[in-house]
Amino acid sequence: MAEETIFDKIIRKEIPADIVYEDDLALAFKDINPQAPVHLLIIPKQAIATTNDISKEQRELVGHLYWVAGEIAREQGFAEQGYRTVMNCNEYGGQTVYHIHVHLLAGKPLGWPPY
Ligand code: D5M
Repeated sequence: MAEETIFDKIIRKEIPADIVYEDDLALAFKDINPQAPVHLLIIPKQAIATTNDISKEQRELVGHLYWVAGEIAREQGFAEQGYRTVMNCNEYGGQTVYHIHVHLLAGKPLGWPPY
């Protein structure tokens, strides 16, 4: 079982977030510290701490997060222009919130590599 994080409070609507998408399995909201003109976080409602903790049974759920990314991109009109999806893992990956989340970055050409 993953430890409680601030994202659980957002899921339960105990603290505000700028939610752009919600379904039974996932929630997407604006990142509080945006790194691009569009910076959203797509999270599962079920708490999973890191990429390392994704079980075989949760593969479809994680795939769903990427499907949501595409849906949002099509809906918000930047699918063709392009965007980046990133999931950070642990210290070297730069993870700070231990509830997996896909960063969806868009709205400008993004540099690579990311350092
Ligand atoms: O990304 C964690 C991200 O979560 C980071 O970009 C800030 C964001 N964050 C943290 N708290 C909030 C709230 N309350 N609303 C919106 N966004 C938030 P990581 O990959 O773990 O470094």
